[in-house]
Amino acid sequence: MWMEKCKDVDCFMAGLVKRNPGQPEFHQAVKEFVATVLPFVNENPVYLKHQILERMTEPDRVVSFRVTWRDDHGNTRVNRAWRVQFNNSIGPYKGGLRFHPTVTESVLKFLGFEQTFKNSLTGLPMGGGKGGSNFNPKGKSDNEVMSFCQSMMTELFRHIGPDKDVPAGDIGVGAREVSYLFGQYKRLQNEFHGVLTGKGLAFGGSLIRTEATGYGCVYYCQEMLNHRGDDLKGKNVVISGSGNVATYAAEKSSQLGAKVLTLSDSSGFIHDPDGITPEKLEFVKELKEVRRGRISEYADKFSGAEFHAGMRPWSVDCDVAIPCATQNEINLADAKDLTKNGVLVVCEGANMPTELDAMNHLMDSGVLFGPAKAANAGGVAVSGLEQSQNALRLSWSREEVNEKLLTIMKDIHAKCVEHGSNGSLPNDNVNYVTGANIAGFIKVADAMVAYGAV
Ligand code: NDP
Ligand code: 2IT
Repeated sequence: MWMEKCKDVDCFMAGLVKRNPGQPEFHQAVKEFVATVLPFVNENPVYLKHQILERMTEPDRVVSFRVTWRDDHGNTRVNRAWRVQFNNSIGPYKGGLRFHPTVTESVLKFLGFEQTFKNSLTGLPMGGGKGGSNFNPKGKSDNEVMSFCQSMMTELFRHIGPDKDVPAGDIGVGAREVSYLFGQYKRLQNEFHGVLTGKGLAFGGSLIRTEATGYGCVYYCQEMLNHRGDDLKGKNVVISGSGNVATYAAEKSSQLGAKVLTLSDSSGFIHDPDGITPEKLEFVKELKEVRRGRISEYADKFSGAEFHAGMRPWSVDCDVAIPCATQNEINLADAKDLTKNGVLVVCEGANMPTELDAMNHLMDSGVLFGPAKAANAGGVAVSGLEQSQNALRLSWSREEVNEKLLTIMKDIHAKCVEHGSNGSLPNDNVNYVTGANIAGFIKVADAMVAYGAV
């Protein structure tokens, strides 16, 4: 007889919290996962016997290091950076780098943990990892960002590689940062290969990678609606954020016939009752990607639009809400505003944007809820396709990559339906949270069982 294991969530979480003190974001991500997967594990003693949940919630390793760099005034500056290599059971570690002052080990552990199951859902051979730094790129010159990226890569390069760990972008890390990081890697390693994704098209990047997370999220949302005999056409969509994911979620929503009403940044949100059209989005892209300005400028530019300082957009009447900024940006009060206004779908573009009680409120109220692991997997999926193209030394066309992205998002939706149709929710809704967690879990767990005690 094997050792007795925790068979309920409270028992499991008590141990996890004790082993990982002061890491609330990591606790939150694990709790949501274990609440849905533990009953499944209890029905499959092989996973209990092999301590799969205990092993899966402990990262393979966490590398933490100092990054010293020079600002434009000649001052020496110091930041902390990490790479969390969470789980490489089904492929090399894969996941983004985040540069934001709120980055901590807890935030990167929650992101690396979720990434493991998201990557599994894509069907591609990618393990889970995440990294980043508390460096704040806001207000820094290109030269300062380059200095930081080169210094960061001078340590990071020894921990990564195309068959080991393949970073990419996330909050605060876009085309500019990936380029500086790749340039320094190439120089240190004297090798040119797909060690990072989200690269420029001139040096191994994939078409559609820039658009992939936002487009994929909207494809997933469309699938959820189609499954209920509905679609996005004519729907009012509220989006938070105005970065990479938000911009392309807005573009695809609009292309599919929806009206996008809002975008936001950390200063507030803009509401455009006439709709944020693809033409208006060109202004947003230039504002955010080139000038690195604030979204409030949108309201100065387009008449009829209003800026609401210091607020989030969830009280605006809508059919579909797509949070695309950051974690915990929808709390219970926001969720109640959404349901009061009759929201039909909440589809997570950001990672863990919805607090646990808010998520439960939405699902219990009959709202279709698309969890991040499934809904925002399009970005990393196209990163996986970028790795494939790099390995093959060729480039696929825009149409080919977009078609593959759409197929992957449909497959992920189908897996969630397969494992989440348990009749537990009102309107006979699919429990996409349970579906995504169990479908993502099985592939990783089966690989771990096959490897034995490693
Ligand atoms: P960007 O840096 O391009 O944009 C982030 C946006 O969110 C900005 O508008 C930013 O506003 C806002 N934001 C960030 N932090 C906060 C905060 N603490 N409070 C309020 N607003 C905030 O990042 P991405 O678009 O790439 O990422 C957005 C989300 O999507 C993240 O959760 C990320 O993990 C997730 N994601 C990204 C993927 C990708 O491929 N890029 C893939 C899958 C998920 P401001 O400029 O004022 O800071
Ligand atoms: O959260 C995510 O999936 C990402 N930031 C993208 C990761 C990647 O490797 O493309």
